[in-house]
Amino acid sequence: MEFPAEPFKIKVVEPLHMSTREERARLIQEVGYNVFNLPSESILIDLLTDSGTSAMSDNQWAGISMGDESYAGSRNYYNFERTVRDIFGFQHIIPTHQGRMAENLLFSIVLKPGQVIPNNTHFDTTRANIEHKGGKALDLIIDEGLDPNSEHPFKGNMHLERLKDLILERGKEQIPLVMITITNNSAGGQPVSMDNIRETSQLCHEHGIPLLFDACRFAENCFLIKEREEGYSDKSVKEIAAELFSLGQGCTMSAKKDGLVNIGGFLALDSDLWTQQATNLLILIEGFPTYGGLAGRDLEAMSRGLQEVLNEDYLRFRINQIRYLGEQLISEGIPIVKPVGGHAVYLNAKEFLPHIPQEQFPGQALTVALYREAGIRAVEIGSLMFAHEDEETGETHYPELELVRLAVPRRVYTSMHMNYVAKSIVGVYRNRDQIKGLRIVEEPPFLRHFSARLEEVP
Ligand code: P71
Repeated sequence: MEFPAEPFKIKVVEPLHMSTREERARLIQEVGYNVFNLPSESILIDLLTDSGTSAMSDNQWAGISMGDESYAGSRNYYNFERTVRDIFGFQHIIPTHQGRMAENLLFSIVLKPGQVIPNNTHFDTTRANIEHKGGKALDLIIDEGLDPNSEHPFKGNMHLERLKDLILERGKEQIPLVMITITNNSAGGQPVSMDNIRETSQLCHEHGIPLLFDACRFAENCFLIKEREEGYSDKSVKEIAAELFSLGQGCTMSAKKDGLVNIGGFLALDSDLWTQQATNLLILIEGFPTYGGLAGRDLEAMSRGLQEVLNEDYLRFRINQIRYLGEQLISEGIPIVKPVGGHAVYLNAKEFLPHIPQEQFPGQALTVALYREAGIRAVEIGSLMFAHEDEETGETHYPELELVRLAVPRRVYTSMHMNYVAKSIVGVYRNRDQIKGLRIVEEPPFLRHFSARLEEVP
């Protein structure tokens, strides 16, 4: 196992806060066993998300001081637009404050109630935006993607036969667009192959349906294509990205991931009509088209971050750091989703806690234990996030995967921190039979995992 050395030096440091097990046990109970309700200063290693948590470079911080805060026509917008066109190749670029606003704009203009949006796997905000507008979000991932132990190199792939059947059944009138999420976050941060994207693109093209990407981890996906797919080892990640995006007609982007910024996103489209409609709505709910809910300086940081993320020394370190954490866990017999994906290691909570039934949220129970025992904040991607009632039968439908994601922020933690995380999880695993299930006491109508309160089942 290779020890991944950071390809950067540290210039500014932020202290971590120590706490005792007793303090954490009290706090987690007080906040209703929901780690979203914890103050960040009560956390030692924060692996809740890789979103908006990146450390920016000196070059990005320099860009921040070059902010042109003109209401219209900021120079930072033009830099940003040039960068996005150069990498993504789409005609029109609409800046937004983050990814879900790009989703909101897109689905507000294309989606009519009753229509369906297929995806390899929708992330929670995408699913919620579609359902909020009366649409149906369908996950059409390949079977291997739902098997945590399958070593398929592209477990994020779209199930082409199921997509074809859906298109034949519903037709383009009922499917305003098809999405592919790169990498497939909800199913283990797994990449999608170029081959699969090309076939999906051809199928969509034959039926006159646009293909759009949820592109927030595009650079990690492209690096994994370079590593794993035949014919790409000699291509640059930038060339791979250009080929990939040429197969679609637009994307939503949360730049809080591979944009290496703390806030920012965009919607990119080839269609003039959709752009005009999205821009009209943007002005109503987000901001003028040359800033879209951001400051000029944020656009500059995003432009620079999107260029930096294509640096292959950085990407090699990034992917290897996560693999390094995953391989330490595998060597200790801890059940994780294999192979290790792009931005996170995913613990398989069903196998980790076989004594807790799915209706008692094993993923959330494990998340709580990691915080209480080691001060590590992870996030549940399982029943708390995705279980829902069937509209017709009223029965609760549980997701196939019950995962706990250890998302690694970009350029923030060292490989020594990964050693600490691995060692702590081994400790929790040894005492796993002590961990109790949970039940919900309070929940909001949608995206309940952000604010639900729970209690331990005695
Ligand atoms: C992640 C997030 C952010 C998040 C969301 C929910 C709970 C905890 C953390 C956001 C995504 C994403 C994909 C594939 C769109 C968004 C929304 N992910 N698509 O993974 O992963 O972007 O947050 O900028 O609005 O932790 P946004």
